[in-house]
Amino acid sequence: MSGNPDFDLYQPAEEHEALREAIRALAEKEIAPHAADVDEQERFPQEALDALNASGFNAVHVPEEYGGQGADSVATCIVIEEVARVCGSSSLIPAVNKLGTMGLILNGGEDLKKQVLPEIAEGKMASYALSEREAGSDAGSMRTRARKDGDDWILNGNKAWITNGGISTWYTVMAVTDPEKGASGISAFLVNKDDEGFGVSKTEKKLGIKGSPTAELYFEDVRIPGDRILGEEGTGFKTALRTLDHTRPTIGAQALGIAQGALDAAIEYTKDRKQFGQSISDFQNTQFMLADMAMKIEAARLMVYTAAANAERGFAPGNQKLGFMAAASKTFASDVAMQVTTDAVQLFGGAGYTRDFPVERMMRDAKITQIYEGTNQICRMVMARQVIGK
Ligand code: COS
Repeated sequence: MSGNPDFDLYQPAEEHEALREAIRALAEKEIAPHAADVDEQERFPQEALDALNASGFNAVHVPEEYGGQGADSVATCIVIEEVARVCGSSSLIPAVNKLGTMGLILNGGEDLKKQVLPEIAEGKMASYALSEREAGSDAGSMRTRARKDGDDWILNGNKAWITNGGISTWYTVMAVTDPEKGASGISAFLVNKDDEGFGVSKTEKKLGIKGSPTAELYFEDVRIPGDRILGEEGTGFKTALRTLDHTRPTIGAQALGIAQGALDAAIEYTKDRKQFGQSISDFQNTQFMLADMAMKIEAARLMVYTAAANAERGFAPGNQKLGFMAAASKTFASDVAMQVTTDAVQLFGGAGYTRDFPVERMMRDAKITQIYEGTNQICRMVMARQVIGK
């Protein structure tokens, strides 16, 4: 599963198909049985974390030289997709481990990479802290500050909507180092959960992905060593946006997996369910709905893998195609996931509206994919800028 940038997008590589088989088997055996309970109890999917850690699927993107598997971006998407097919919350373990370490991989110093990445490969988790209560879509208006004190940095402020906050060990934190310079006055840092003055002030009560904590973080005079900065001072906002160019496809993959899970459940149910003396899958109305759902999923899959392959090929930062495809794949796949899961609930009828079946959970989980890692409106803005050439 070594990094292979030579993808044939129209035919999955053998190693990708073998990977899908392995992760699907693990997800169905170890993760699916707990998905409903994780949602019902709003608890962290510890069984999923244990199973992913034991099999090395927790952070497959970590390069081999740092103790990881060095899986390519398409392979990483396949892992996320297959976990999401059975449990949206659990799929955020591999997805956010990538999001939380991408800035380090793209822009971090060698010593810091050697310190942090092996820990993530071994099972500790990482999160990404960009958003604040008053700086969501307008991420550049953040208020969290970092000031230099000798060789160290001292961080003060709050971050909001942090996926897996409180569970993760490492946090990529964007903070203002020079308020006069706007986006060029923001820097990126790595903060450890044990750094004094760091903590979780609140976790959200949510519609979906209830097994993945979404936390507000606080930083009270958090002192970190100077070498925990990622790249040069003032490059943090660009690192944050470059990260999203690599990780929006992973949210596309999550959306894709949720949609596939809902379609699979709907096919099984409509074959089994009898009304008017026949399976409801024998009605053309049902068949057309299932065909549309499958068609949209296949289109989304091609876009997600294409965007992931673009990222793998390492187009230059800010490259038109990379940013466009990352935003487009996430937007398209998440809109598909919302449509497909809603249709799946419809095909289940009254049963679909109950927690006796997984499709209502999938519909709730799908919704967030239209919102996080850039709302689909912001993603359309990113796409439009590139289309128009501004
Ligand atoms: N890669 C590298 N650099 C990038 C970039 C990219 N994909 N996109 C923009 N930049 C650079 C710009 O070139 C600009 O640099 P210069 O000042 O040197 O020209 C700088 O970053 C600031 O960019 P811009 O002026 O476009 O910033 P805006 O404040 O207008 O914001 C949006 C841009 C809205 C696109 C950005 O804030 C965004 O993506 N917001 C959503 C954030 C998000 O996804 N949050 C969810 C967090 S994860 S749950």
